[in-house]
Amino acid sequence: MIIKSAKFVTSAVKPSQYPPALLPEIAFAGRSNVGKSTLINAILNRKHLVKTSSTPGRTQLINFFDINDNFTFVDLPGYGYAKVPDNIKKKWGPMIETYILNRKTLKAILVIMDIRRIPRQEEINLIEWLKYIRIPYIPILTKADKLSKSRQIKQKTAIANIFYLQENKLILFSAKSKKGRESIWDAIEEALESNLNYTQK
Ligand SMILES: Nc1nc2c(ncn2[C@@H]2O[C@H](COP(=O)(O)OP(=O)(O)OP(=O)(O)O)[C@@H](O)[C@H]2O)c(=O)[nH]1
Ligand SMILES: [Mg+2]
Repeated sequence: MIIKSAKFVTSAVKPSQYPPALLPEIAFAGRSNVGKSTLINAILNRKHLVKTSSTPGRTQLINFFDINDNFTFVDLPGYGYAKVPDNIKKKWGPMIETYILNRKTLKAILVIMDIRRIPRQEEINLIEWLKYIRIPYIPILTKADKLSKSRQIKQKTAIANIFYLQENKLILFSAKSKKGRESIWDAIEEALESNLNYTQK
């Protein structure tokens, strides 16, 4: 994919604030601090388009980005970080669920996980729910640079088993080395080209 333009469009918390649903959309979901915003910048070859932070809970709104005037990337707030106050946490789940259930142009969700961690119930629930509502998902194991090659392979096998996935369905990624960037784009392009109305909305 050649990135000719990548522009912030708007932030939203509820459907009335979403931009018009005109272009196919790809969303990025995952636990807080897992590296969602960093991954978006890395695959777009932009350093600062999306704000990133070493403090979990940086992205608290649904952020829309226009890519090439052709499709939209959506950075979702991270879920499941223990230190986020309960009143904020309670808003996040419904905010993300409402987006996923209502966005007619949503083509796929990249579910970003930390390669070093065995997925918890939250990730398992998210993927089970996406399967149930028939939204295509692309599982990514990020921060691969934090593990040796042999540990990467072990974790990939362990995580694939948890989700009953074939290992080749899990994409390993590192924002540092950009390993996995091409595989991510292949998966995104496939999702963007699909004409199927998976969500039957
Ligand atoms: N070594 C390494 N660090 C990474 C990688 N991806 C992200 N990070 C670091 O992880 C931290 C969190 O990254 P973010 O992209 O802000 O995470 P996020 O998932 O958007 O977090 P929230 O917006 O809080 O949900 C930052 O300090 C990043 O530099 C990676 O592939 N390798
Ligand atoms: Mg973020």
